[in-house]
Amino acid sequence: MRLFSSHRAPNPRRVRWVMAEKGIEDVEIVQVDIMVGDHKSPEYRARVGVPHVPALELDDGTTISESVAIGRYLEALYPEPNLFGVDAREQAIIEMWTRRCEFYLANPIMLNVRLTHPALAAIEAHQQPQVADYNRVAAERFMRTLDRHLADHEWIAEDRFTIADIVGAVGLDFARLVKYRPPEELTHLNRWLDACRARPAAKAGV
Ligand SMILES: N[C@@H](CCC(=O)N[C@@H](CS)C(=O)NCC(=O)O)C(=O)O
Repeated sequence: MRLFSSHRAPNPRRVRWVMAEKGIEDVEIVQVDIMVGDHKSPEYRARVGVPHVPALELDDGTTISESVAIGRYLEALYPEPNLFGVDAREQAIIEMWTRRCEFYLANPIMLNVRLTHPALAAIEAHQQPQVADYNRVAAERFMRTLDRHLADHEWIAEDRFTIADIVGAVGLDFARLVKYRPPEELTHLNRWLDACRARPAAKAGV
């Protein structure tokens, strides 16, 4: 299998983090430079169908994009440690939190960074500070929700680390590009984020 990935991009990082948690080493990483438009080449589009990273190419030539779908596929091949839920209840709870983290945290942060960071003007033609700020405010609204939840939960979705934590932490880490840190008063959120960053997978530089 080959993973089409990009160094600093957050969505491929989710997949590399899943691989690191599971100790998956037999996936070749192919670097795609999205800053120069490698992902928009006719070859890449023909292979993946969309100009996005990550994408996982299987040995039979099938290509899967969408980071969470790729993670779910890898979980089926490498079940341990479980990141997506062991039964119907867990799977639903973990998916609920993963989607919340994606829609209300990672996506608004991603838009905030893309719409403000000077280097990202290369891939974001219409940078708009006002829209960026709207998205920061939206992300902070959900940060406060998460902070309340994490007051009595160690991890986001279950009593162990899951894909929901990966999506949330990768989203917040991406904000470091614009030197953003979650508000200090969100102590539970910051405690959880530090715990995510302290995991061996994260420290190994996924
Ligand atoms: N929902 C997709 C998002 C994929 C995506 O937007 N990837 C970004 C990098 S993090 C990308 O390829 N951007 C290229 C561009 O916008 O031109 C996923 O989770 O994989």
